Amino acid sequence: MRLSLGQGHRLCLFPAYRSCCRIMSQHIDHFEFVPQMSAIAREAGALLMGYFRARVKIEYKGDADLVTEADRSSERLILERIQAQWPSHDVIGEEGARIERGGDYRWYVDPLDGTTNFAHGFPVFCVSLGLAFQGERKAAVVYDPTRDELFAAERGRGAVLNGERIAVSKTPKLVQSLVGTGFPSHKRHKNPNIYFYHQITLRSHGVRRAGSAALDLTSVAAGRLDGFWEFNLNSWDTAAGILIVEEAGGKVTGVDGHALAITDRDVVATNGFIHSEILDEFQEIFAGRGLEPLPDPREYRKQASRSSENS
Ligand code: 2AM
Ligand code: CA
Repeated sequence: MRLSLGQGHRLCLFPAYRSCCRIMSQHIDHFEFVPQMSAIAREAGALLMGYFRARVKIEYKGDADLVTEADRSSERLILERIQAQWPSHDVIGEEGARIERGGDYRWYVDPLDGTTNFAHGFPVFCVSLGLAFQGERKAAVVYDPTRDELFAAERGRGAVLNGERIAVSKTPKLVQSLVGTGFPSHKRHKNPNIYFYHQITLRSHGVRRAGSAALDLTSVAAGRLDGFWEFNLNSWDTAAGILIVEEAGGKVTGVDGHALAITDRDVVATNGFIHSEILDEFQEIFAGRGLEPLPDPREYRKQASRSSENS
């Protein structure tokens, strides 16, 4: 039971709940858009979980396969809610939603980030809602319905996970860092990331590739990863996650260190401490310098068979 003392202050009548109420009041009540955005993301997440639990077999052909249906009905729901609550706002969604009025506010909607995971029953996917004002990221929500984790942020007001403030890690060096990256599901032969994956694997504690750029970014924000990079992402993949990282104290730039416009496609997000080290590595890789050769699988095979003969 709580007594409201006005915006940002609530008194909890049960002592055991006092500290939790204080956290909630400090970090939730002062948000302007996040409460309504969170409700929409949770509703869309519940809808996705219904499809996910049904585990209908994946169909790769035809428009009405499970993934397409889940993607589209999530986007439809989100679009309806946005239009009902903010009828003057513009919207761009991964599944084709477009409302263009030339207004100040624009939503970037990914109704299901991690579609390939979702289709295979691998529980790493989310709903991502980013809101920009005059081209600047303003508010963000990323909801992971498999863990019931809701990440949120507003510019200048901090970042939270399920209502509690989050902060990036303090890992000082790349060599001590766990970092994430991703590969697109289409046109992979045009993506150079395998070189970066190899090099950074050799120079860090490890590289994870979970399959949802929005969740990778929230992992950086929550200090679960020390950094993340990916090439050729879309604005709906990154609009929310980038703001959440920044508001959690992290740094996000392009691969050569420039500030990211909302439409920029190549993203490096870190805890700030390892940022310049990663960017320096990237410059070396782009220049083709210091590339460690990939181990020759034929040599490995020969060595493996020699050592099994000796054992
Ligand atoms: P999706 O699951 O919504 O398609 C994979 O690390 C990330 O890249 C995911 O966020 C995924 O979003 C996105 N992605 C998938 N295919 C892509 C493509 N062809 N181009 C760019 N991004 C892609
Ligand atoms: Ca996506």
